[in-house]
Amino acid sequence: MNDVLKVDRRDAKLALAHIYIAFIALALGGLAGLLQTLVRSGKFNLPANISYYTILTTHGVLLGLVLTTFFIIGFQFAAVSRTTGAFSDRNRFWGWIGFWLMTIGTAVTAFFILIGEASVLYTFYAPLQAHPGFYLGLTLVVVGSWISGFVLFVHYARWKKANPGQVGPLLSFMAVVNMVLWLICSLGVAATVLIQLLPWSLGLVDQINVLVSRTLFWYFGHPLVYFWLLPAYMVWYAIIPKVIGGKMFSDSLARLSFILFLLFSIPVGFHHQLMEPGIDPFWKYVQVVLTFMVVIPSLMTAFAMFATFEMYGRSKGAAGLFGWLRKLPWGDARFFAPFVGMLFFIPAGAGGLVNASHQLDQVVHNTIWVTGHFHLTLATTVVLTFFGAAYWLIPHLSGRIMTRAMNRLAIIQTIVWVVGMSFMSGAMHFAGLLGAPRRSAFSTYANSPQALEWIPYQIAQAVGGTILFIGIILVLVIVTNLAFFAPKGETEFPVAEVAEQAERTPLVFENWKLWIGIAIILILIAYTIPFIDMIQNAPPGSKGYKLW
Ligand code: HAS
Ligand code: CU
Repeated sequence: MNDVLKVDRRDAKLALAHIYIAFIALALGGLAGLLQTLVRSGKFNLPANISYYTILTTHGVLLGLVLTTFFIIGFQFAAVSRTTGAFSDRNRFWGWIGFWLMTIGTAVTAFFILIGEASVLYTFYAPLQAHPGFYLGLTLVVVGSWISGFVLFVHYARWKKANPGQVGPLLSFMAVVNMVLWLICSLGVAATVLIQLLPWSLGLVDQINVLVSRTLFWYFGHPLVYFWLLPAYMVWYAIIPKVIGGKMFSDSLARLSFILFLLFSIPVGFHHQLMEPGIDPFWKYVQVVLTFMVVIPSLMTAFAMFATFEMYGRSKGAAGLFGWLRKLPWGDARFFAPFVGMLFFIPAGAGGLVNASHQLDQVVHNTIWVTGHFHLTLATTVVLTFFGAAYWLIPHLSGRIMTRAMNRLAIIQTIVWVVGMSFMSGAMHFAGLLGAPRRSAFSTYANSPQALEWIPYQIAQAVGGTILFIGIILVLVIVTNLAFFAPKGETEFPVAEVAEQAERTPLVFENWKLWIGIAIILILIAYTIPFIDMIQNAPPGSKGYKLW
C-alpha cells in the first residue's frame, strides 16, 4: 500500500489549529470544573453573583463539546493525511472554512454563556432556554464540523478511485465511519435547535413540545458519546500495537466493530429517557435491547486489545496467564496513558450497563452517579487516550521531539489523573447511590437532612477536582512544550501493521449503501412510532404541527 509516512506540512497546520483550540478549551473548562467541585463541597461561594449553572454550563460545553470536537477533527485530519496522503489545496481550503466556522461558533457560544445568558447546561434542552446567540453559535460549530466531514469523505473517495479494488487504509476508514455517525446523529440536534429552540428563544412561538426536543436531543446525545469514543478506539486498534512494537490482532475485527457502532449507536437514545413519561415502555424496551447490542463492539475491542498485548508479550518470551503484562513498555507515556484509559473503561462500561438497565436506572438517574459514569468514560478513558495521542501527534505535527523529561512528566500526569479521578468519580458514584442529585447547586439542597450524608463525599470530590486541576496544568505544560519549545526533530506517527496470521480484510466493510441503509432502517424502527405518539398526544395548548 502506498503508505505516506509523514503528515503533509500544510495539513499539519490545519490539524494543529484544531488541537490548539482543544487545549485552550481544556484550560478554561478545567478551571470551571475546579470551581464547581469547590462550590459543591459547601465550603466556597462563587464571587460576584456568578451562578453555579453558568460555571457548570461553561465546564460541560468547553470540555464535553469543544475539547472533544476540535481534538477529534484535528486528529482525524492528521490520521487521514498520514494514511491516504495529503489533501488537495481545495479540500484543505474547505477544512480551514470548517475550522473557522467552528471557532467563531465556539466564541459566540462561549460569550453568551459567560455573560450568564445561556446557563442551560451542555445538554441545553427545554424547558431551559438560552439567548438565541447561544443556539446560533452552536449551529455554526455543527455546520463547520459537517464541512470537515465532507472534506474527509471527498478525500477518501478520491483514494478509493485511484486504488480500485483495494481496502482503504484502516485509520482513514475509521475516521470516515466516525464522521458518517456524526453526520447522521447531528441532524437530530440541528432539527431541535433550528425548528424548536431557536424560534422559541426568538419569541416567534411561545411554547414547544418539550418531549420532542428531548427526544431529538438524545437521538443525537448518545451517538455523540461514541463520536468521542471511536477516535480513542482508533488509537487503541491502529496505533498502540505499533507503539508497543507489536502487530494488530485483526484488521477485519476492527472494521466490523466500527460498522457495528455505526449501526447500533443511534437508535438507543431512549436509554437517557427511561424515567420520562410520555414514551411507551415497549419502545424503551426495544431501545434498551439495542443498547445492549452496542455493547458488543466494545467487548470485541476488549478482546482485540488483550489479544494484541498477549501476542506481543509472548513474542518476547512471556509465559503464564498474565506474564505478557510485564513485557509492556510501562515507561512510555504514549502507551501508558491510553492503557490506563482502557483499564478504567472496565468499571466505566460496567456502570454504563447499570444505567442501561431500566430498573437499576431508577436508582441512579439524575443522581451524581451519572456524572461519575461519564467522568470515567469520557474524562478518563477517552481523555487519557487523547493525551497519550497528543504526546506523539503534536511533536509529529510541529516538527519536534518529546524529551525524556517530558515523557516522565507525562507518566506523572497520568498517575495524577488516576488519583484525582478515583477520588472524584469514586465519590460521585457513592454519593449518587445515596441519592445526591446532579445538575444542582449546593444551596438548593444544603438544608435537606440527607445533605449531611452527602457532604463527606462532596468534600472528596473537591479533593479529587483539585488534584485533577493539577493534572490539567501538567498536561498543558507538556502540550505547550511539544508545540513550541521542545527540541526540533522528527517524531514518528505510529501506524500498526496487521499480524501475519490475520485473515485478509474483505471489501464488504466499504459497502456504505448497505451499512448506512441498515442504520437508517434501525433508526426508523426505533423512533417512528414513539415519535408519532409524542406529536399526536402532545399536551393541550400545542399548536401547529404540535412541535410547538
Ligand atoms: Fe454512558 C449516561 C449507558 C458508554 C458517556 N454516558 C451518560 C452520559 C454521558 C455518557 C456523558 O443506559 C450522561 C449524559 C447526561 O448528561 O445525561 N454508556 C452506557 C452504556 C455504555 C456507555 C451501556 N457513556 C459511554 C461512553 C461515554 C459515555 C463510552 C463517553 C465517552 N450512559 C448510559 C446510560 C446513561 C448514560 C443508560 C443514562 C443514565 C441516566 O440515567 O441518565 C457502553 O457503551 C459501555 C460499554 C463498555 C464496556 C467496557 C469494555 C472494556 C474495554 C477495555 C478493555 C481493557 C483492556 C485493558 C484491554 C462493556 C474495551 C486490560 C488490562 C488489564 C490488565 C486488565
Ligand atoms: Cu447513552
